[in-house]
Amino acid sequence: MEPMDATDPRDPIDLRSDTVTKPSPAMREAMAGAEVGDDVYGEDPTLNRLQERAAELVGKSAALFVPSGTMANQVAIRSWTRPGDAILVGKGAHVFMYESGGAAALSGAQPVVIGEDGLFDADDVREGIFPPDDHYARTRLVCVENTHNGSGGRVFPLERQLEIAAVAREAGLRVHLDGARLFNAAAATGRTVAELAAPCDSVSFCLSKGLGAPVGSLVCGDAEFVRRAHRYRKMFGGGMRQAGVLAAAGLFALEHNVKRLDDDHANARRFAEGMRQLPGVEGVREPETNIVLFRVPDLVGFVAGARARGVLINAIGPGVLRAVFHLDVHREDVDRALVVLGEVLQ
Ligand code: TLP
Repeated sequence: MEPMDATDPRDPIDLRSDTVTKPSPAMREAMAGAEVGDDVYGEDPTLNRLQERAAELVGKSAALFVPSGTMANQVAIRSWTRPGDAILVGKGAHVFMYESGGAAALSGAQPVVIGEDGLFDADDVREGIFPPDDHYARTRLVCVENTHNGSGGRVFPLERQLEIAAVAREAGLRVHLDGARLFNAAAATGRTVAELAAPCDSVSFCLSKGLGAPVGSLVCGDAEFVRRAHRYRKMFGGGMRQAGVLAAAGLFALEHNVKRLDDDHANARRFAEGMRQLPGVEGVREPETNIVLFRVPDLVGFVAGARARGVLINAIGPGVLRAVFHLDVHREDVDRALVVLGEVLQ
């Protein structure tokens, strides 16, 4: 049984990211008991099971386990492009902002930022595609992010994804979905991850965020795409050996930690509601999933004051703070965090 009690009041409340979750005792038990083999030989039965399960869940024919969401995105970009190609990305996209310039360094891809807020539409794609003239890079790929981290975990509407995919297909482009938090998008919309991934040629999702596994992401698509991704995973140093211990955590996460994402969304809404009442707090939008963005007058002082009182929060952009809700933050912690942050703002 998973322990359901609140965090020890002496533990810090860590709202920096949903990446900070620690494997539960039951997840650790599953990891310890995993049957393993050498995955570079394709012989890890637990990992093979995870890949099959992931492909089935997202409705693609194949899936590949990689150590991180960053590697999942980067092998996808490398698999769909050649050096000198252009890729269309939304404002604040993780693949553009937070992957150490990987698209340029590893794929020689030239990102073109489209749209205003990360949730771009079909017209933005149409306008972003370079003409087929040899002055221009060849536009090859559109990257969609769902949920969109930089704008506060917003859901990329499925209708838009469908329209984008239609424009992309007409222009001979592929669509990659950075679904690091795709299960949060599914929980928020009541749709399945397969429905949300259907318009896209490839999709990545992370086990190591809201799903609570310590390591791992999947990148999924058709068999030919995954064959190429497999090669680039090796090239990028992501070929692992007895990775079944990690895959066991992933399988456990998919079985036990998906339904509870609604709790994180409820906690995010509770936090947003509380923050709106505090003096000096601005820009609190109603959260769609597990992320709340806000502004305060003295960001540096606020972060330091909160940390000194046991609440950890990060900035994600100039003047913008981000609080992220996950399985190690209980409802009592939300209330305790609100009291502490209220004191810091006094
Ligand atoms: N995002 C991290 C930071 O890098 C910002 C976080 O704390 O949210 N896609 C999206 C949309 C992401 O938010 C992240 C992680 C990734 C990909 C990369 O995943 P990892 O950290 O596993 O490489």
